Amino acid sequence: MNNFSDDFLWGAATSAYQIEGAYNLDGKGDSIWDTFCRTRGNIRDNSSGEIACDHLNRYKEDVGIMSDIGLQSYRFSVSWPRILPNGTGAVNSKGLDFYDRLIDELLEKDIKPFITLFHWDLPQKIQDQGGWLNPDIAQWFGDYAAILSDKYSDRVHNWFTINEPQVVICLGHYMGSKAPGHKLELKEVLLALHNSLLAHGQSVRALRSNAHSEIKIGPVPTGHVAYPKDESPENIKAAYDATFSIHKTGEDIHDLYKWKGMVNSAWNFAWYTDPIFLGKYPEEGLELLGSDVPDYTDEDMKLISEPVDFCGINSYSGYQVKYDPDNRWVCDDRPIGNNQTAFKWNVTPDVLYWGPRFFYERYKKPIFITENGLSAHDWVDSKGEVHDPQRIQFLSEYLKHYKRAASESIPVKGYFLWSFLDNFEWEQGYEERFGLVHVDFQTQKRTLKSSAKWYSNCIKTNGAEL
Ligand code: IFM
Repeated sequence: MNNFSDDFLWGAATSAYQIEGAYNLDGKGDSIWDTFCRTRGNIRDNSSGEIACDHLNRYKEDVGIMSDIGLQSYRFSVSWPRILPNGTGAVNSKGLDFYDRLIDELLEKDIKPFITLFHWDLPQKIQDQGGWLNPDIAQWFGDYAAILSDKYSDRVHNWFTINEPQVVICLGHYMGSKAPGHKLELKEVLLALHNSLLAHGQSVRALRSNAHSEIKIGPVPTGHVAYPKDESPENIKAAYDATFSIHKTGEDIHDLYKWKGMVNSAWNFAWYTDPIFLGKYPEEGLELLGSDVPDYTDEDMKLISEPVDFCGINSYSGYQVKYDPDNRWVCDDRPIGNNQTAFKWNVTPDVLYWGPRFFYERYKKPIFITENGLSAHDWVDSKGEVHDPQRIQFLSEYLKHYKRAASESIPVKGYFLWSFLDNFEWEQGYEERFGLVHVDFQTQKRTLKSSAKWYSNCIKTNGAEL
């Protein structure tokens, strides 16, 4: 097989806070991002998602554009405080109705909806009770998942739980750069992380037990995939080990990503995904983190490892490693002047082959790339067109590597490009454009970029033409 399988799904992704706007419409409660954006200085351009892409009012137009591009699937998140303004208790039926309409519109256009339960917009009322540090959050998250499953699972058959728990926990609670902007001690960070795993497990149970059709569920981790310097067995093993390793100082990664002081234990794959897929925290992490690891029971692990059907991977960038006799692996130096996106993220297309390969080897589950893409300097020219050759080149290169994974019988099931629209890029405000579709944030006018046209053709040929 030298192509993607016939049932491979081509799609794009977004998240509620980044596109919906309508931050207080029809009874929606505040999320921690509403609160975080109100503090001047937290967001680069002092903006917020209050209006964003006004998608809540323009969803029909947006689904029409998706259909014109030829998207076969669309991954969006539901805003927890739109459904439960207080995080728990009374349900806001108008909030539920919005997603009902969106789902129907997608199905009408033959686009498969994939729901993400949570993409960072925690209800402020939950944060007020401790947020991810409160052990009750698992039950609250399960209750929220049950409502969504009951309402939408007759039509939505694919679900993701928590988008990028690494970002929620590490950047939100350790680095403090994202809402709620906390800088906690490692012990508390690991507790928040454990609670997020319990919440994941509780939501898997709740989704299934309230489902009205057969549904499939998976987590959405993110991180930096290591890829080998060359394909010698020892370098491949070094890359696999690095991808799933947990190390305290991570000097090489610090140098590579300039995240000095970051403890890799809060930013890695295995500490989040081994418990889900293998039912245990990795030994290496347990040894390293010692008494900072929260107490947990066998019951916790049983809940966390509630069986799931696939694994999502949000993958943008990685790093090259080679075998090292003393440390198992060592990062190669990043070449000076290497390829980077507008956001200064390293362009490393190999991750779309090695990520799926390593994840499949370790967890034996089908894979979706749930996010991949780049921010570029895109603007509307005097003819009203947006030309983004870098995006086309980036997608073409990454997808060639993903196709290699498909051709080696790794069960890759779909690709969700990040993102469908230019949108609110968290603490970067509107200064990073990731969309296939340009949004003029003054007028809300949508303009297809050249990459959208390129992607249409890619979809039409099922990835034969990249
Ligand atoms: O915009 C984000 C998204 O919300 C989560 N993954 C990374 C994207 C780009 O930073």
